[in-house]
Amino acid sequence: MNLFRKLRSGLSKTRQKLAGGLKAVLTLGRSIDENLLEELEESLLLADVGPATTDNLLEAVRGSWKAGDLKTADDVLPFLKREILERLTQHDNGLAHADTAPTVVLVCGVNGSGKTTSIGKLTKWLRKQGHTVVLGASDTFRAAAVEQLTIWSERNDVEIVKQRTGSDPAAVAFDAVQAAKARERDYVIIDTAGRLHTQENLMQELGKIKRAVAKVIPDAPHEVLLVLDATTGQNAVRQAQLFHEVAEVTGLFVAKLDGTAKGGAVLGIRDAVGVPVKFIGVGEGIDDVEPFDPAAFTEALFA
Ligand SMILES: Nc1nc2c(ncn2[C@@H]2O[C@H](COP(=O)(O)OP(=O)(O)OP(=O)(O)O)[C@@H](O)[C@H]2O)c(=O)[nH]1
Ligand SMILES: [Mg+2]
Repeated sequence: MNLFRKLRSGLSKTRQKLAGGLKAVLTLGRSIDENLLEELEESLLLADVGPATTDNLLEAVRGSWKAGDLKTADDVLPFLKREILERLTQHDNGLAHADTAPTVVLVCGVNGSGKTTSIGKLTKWLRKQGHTVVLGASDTFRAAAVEQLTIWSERNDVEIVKQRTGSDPAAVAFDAVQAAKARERDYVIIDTAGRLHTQENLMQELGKIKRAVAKVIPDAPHEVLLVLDATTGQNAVRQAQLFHEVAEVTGLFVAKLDGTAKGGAVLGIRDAVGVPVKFIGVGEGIDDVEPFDPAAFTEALFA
């Protein structure tokens, strides 16, 4: 499947909810009035777009309507599409790339958000770009975690640095970065255990992992990727804000967009969190990952 078709099919539930809801309000030839604006607001909120972004989009519609640029409901959908694209467009959505290899990517997030799977996919994506990768198994907490990451390393034919369950995650990360540096690999991706922003000890542990990799490479980690579960909609946005406050996240990986109608949450996430979306996950398979492309995303939402 080509990239756009995969994206389009991955977003089908969200598209039904968002574009379907908007189209139901914006019937052919309907005139614009306060009732229509109210229904528009309701359908954006129902599609998990979130109050701030919904308000913001509605004000734009109202303004253009008052200015006479939008005449009937037919004009509103193309206008919204342009406005959404404008809000999604960001210029810092590429994965970090260190001047001197390896680039260290630390992956974190709450339990079950999709971290390990997303690492498997990201590794495949990096390999396709011709990069070499080492994985670091710093989720030493959950019994099967090391094994799960080992399977992804085998599928991708890349090296993995691991120790047994219960060992120090910071020590594993240190070893992984050191190995990647010694072997001159391009990327080292470190898996971590699931944690909530409220779990102080676990958040401190994340800090310890960061300090451990910085002992090998002073400006590492170059990327702190927070993996979010898109099926939780606006909760994922809130969670990202809270996580970012304690963990200094540099990029978002929005996983599980395929399984949900709540993908509208992505529209406001950049503004709400202050961190760009860098990748999206649209399935459980190794190829179900895409760098976040605002134009393709907007097109797939409405196509
Ligand atoms: N449909 C779908 N499922 C996904 C996606 N990404 C991950 N999953 C599934 O989500 C579940 C949890 O994924 P994991 O990668 O184990 O999540 P994790 O964050 O590493 O979990 P912990 O290590 O336990 O915190 C698995 O069943 C994955 O197959 C995605 O993009 N789409
Ligand atoms: Mg995991």
